Amino acid sequence: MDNTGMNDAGMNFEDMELKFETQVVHAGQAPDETTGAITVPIHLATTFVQSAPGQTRGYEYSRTSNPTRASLERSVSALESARHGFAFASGMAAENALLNMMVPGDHVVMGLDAYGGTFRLITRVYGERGIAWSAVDLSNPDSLAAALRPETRQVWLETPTNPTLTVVDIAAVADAAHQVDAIVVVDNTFATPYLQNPLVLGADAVVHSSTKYLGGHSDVVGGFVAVNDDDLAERLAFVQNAAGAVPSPFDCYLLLRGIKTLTVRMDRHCDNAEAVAEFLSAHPAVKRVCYPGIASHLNHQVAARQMRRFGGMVSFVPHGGEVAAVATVSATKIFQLAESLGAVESLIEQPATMTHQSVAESPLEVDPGLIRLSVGIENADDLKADLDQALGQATGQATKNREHHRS
Ligand code: P1T
Repeated sequence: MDNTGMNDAGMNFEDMELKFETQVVHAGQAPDETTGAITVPIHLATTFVQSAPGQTRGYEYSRTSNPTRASLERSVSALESARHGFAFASGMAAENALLNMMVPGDHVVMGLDAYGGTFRLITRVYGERGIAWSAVDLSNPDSLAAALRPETRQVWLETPTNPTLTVVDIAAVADAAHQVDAIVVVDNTFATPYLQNPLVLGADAVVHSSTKYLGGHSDVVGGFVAVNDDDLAERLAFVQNAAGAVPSPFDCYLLLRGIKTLTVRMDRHCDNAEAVAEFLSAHPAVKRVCYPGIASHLNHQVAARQMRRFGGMVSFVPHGGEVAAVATVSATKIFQLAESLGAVESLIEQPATMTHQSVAESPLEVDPGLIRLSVGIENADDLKADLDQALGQATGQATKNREHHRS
């Protein structure tokens, strides 16, 4: 591993084609060469001794590169089938490293649905410095074609999107963007590399808020960028070191620990989300459910083609609009009312007033009646019962089952 994040899987399995479930446990996480420790050591050292100026054993200063961070970078790069990977102190810092490559006069295209912080970074930080932006429906090829310009440098997409869970065809966007030599950046936070590999589908860069499913336990904030192109990697290595938004070795350790259980957690998240989405779809108090796994979802076919499963996020709109939504999110007992997502415990929130406040009165504005669920790994029947009692309190409409329990 050099400080361009070159991917070396760090294992003695060169002659084996490892399946994803094996990679999450082992890639980048080989036993420590000096001690045989089975888990990656937390290297707290800020600096590394040199035998003569410039004569290092691979590391010189921990902002530039650190052995625990290098393990994390090898791990996530392997999972994303990427040649290079860079860990950052947050998802926003990771996004910033890519957007930082643009200069005034450049143009960026983003989707009509995205994390509020991404919209804020593109429009308020970069937009106000002379970088033009357009927000369009990326699931519609005509809208994308109309938005692309000769000066478009980057096309940013989330799929599934935050918070309406729209699915975008990554390969189709990559084909169109490459015609004007723009790079395609896919925020893979919701899907994780277990469910979807954007680089394999033609994207140029993958970003993660590793705060979410990669960490998985609501105890670490982090970000990641994975790429294949050597020039892009060199530029990212430069920004990572020069701007210095790197994660601590302890944060890297927590992420490495979380990644080992990524597949078992994701399978349970998906099982529970499917059960919750089906339950809500049949619920009398619910007007609309957004989950890519439902056959009636607008982009279900694309999701079935490009994803292994449909993820752990479910959004829905109850009858009764914003008032009912606020009452519902305030009445759940297992689903905790909080921002963030992707951890073992179930969370519920109202995006319009919480995670997506910064898109108010913009083309990305979110329906205040929309509720977003991050479905955890608890028992699915308990989760359904919790939503049922909350919807019952909020709207006066519970399922027949619940009426039955009451009588
Ligand atoms: O919070 P941070 O690690 O900086 O990541 C930002 C980010 C980037 N991309 C997506 C798709 C995200 O969802 C996020 C953060 N999102 C939340 C905190 C949230 O509750 O939606």
